Amino acid sequence: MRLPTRLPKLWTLLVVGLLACQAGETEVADEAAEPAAAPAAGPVEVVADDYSFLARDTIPSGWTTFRMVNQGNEPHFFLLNRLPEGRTIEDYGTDVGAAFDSVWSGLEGGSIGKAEAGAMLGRLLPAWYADVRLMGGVGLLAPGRTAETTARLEPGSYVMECYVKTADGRFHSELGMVLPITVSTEVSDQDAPVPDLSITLTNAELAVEGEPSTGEQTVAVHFEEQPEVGLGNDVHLVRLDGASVAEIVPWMDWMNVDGLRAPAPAPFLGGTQEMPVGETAYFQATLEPGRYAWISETAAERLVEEFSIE
Ligand SMILES: [Cu+2]
Repeated sequence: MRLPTRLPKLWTLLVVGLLACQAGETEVADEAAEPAAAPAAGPVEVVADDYSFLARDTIPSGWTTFRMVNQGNEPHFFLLNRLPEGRTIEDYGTDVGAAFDSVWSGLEGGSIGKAEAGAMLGRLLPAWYADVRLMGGVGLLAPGRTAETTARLEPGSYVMECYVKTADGRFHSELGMVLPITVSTEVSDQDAPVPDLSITLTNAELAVEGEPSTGEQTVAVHFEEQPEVGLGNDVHLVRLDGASVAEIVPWMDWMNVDGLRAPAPAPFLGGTQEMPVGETAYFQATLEPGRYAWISETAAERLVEEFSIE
């Protein structure tokens, strides 16, 4: 069973999520009087702020590009969680909430360690939680920056979330960065982008094919393998300004006391969040001369590649 350690404090998100849901339903009802609209051209715009997401509540299925602008003063990302058939955001509150509540209290208070946290989640979570699918999203992104990612989505109910922490250690998700999104049966007219580079993720390595160069690069990310438990393999692009990979890697682990706590040790430039094995996601990166690294959140397993642009 895959341990969903990517969803800290989801129970506390429920109240916000439910409110957002209700607001979304109201908007849908208002729009019902209008003729069915064709899928909007161009990317799905996402505005991330301290601490909220703004995006359309319904988006097409098929290949979909998201463009996120970080208007806040802290790093943000978004991860798309697809809910299992028949499960609602309310189920998180009743079935999953208590499990995360117990585990995170233990971690915060220091009464349990990371190893115990995983085992504890495994014991406490309902079986259906293994069917939540993590379906990509924009990687960590520094304040003031914009990033794009493209993924192929099935129709269904999704939750968009960011679980970066504030300087005083509160999850952005807890403070409002959670948004229900419906992926409709209406299919986008988009195709998969043509990549300049490709990255293949296994549990052993982050393998880059192609040579990064200056300017805008489209990167394909092939999810060839994912761990059985815990965090999934993904790709974040970071510029190595004033911090080393050795400092950045532990910062990226939310289970560390200082992990994912704003500010980031170096500027993150986006990337793509994890997807199931066999899927491919894409992201755009604009590179200028400097030192960079592609890093997975599971970098403890050495999924890191440094590179330089002359
Ligand atoms: Cu955030």
